Amino acid sequence: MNKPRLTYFDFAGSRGEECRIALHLAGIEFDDVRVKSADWPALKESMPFGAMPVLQMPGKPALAHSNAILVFIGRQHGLHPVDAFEAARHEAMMCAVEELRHAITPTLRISDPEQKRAAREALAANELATWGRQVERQLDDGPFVGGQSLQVSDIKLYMVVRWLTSGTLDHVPTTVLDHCPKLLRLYRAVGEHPGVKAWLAKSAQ
Ligand SMILES: N[C@@H](CCC(=O)N[C@@H](CS)C(=O)NCC(=O)O)C(=O)O
Repeated sequence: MNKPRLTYFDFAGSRGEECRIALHLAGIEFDDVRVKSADWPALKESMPFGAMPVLQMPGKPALAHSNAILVFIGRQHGLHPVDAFEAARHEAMMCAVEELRHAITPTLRISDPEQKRAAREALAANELATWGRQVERQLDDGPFVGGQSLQVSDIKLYMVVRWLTSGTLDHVPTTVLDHCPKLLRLYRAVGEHPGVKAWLAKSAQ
């Protein structure tokens, strides 16, 4: 292996896609390994923590957990704050995205339609609404978390806002974050970033 390798499921979303975008913005040429769901059970045990994404750098052990991967890339390529406190503040935002995803995940496994509706409506009214408010009050003039320059924390927020407002989560209205204008402005700014746009056009093909 002579270049970095990012391994994730074969779709252009979530934790894997945010790492791919960061690698792309960093200008790192990488092997974009996309695992089919059917092949995952056989691979799971070989991953450091039994999950993906996983980044492999030449000569180093595999690195798991999207936030660790993002911070690693960000620190080396000007996509994460140099100031320790500011960096920690960005990392707290990234942790909050992970916590939110963990709150949503159990609802993905509900098969009964009425139970699913109830769980998703409660999620939208409670956890999602609260999370949005909490993030919103930590955003400033923006458009990004740190002001004018896009960082890995912005990519992470972008990816989760895209999911929540896409209408793909049944019973979660696309307006669920309408009470968070700064967060929606950040989402638009990331989506309009030329490097992000270029990657998304390529990744979705
Ligand atoms: N905290 C981890 C969570 C990783 C995770 O749960 N990944 C999911 C895909 S987004 C996964 O690998 N699911 C398959 C499984 O756990 O078997 C991270 O941020 O990377």
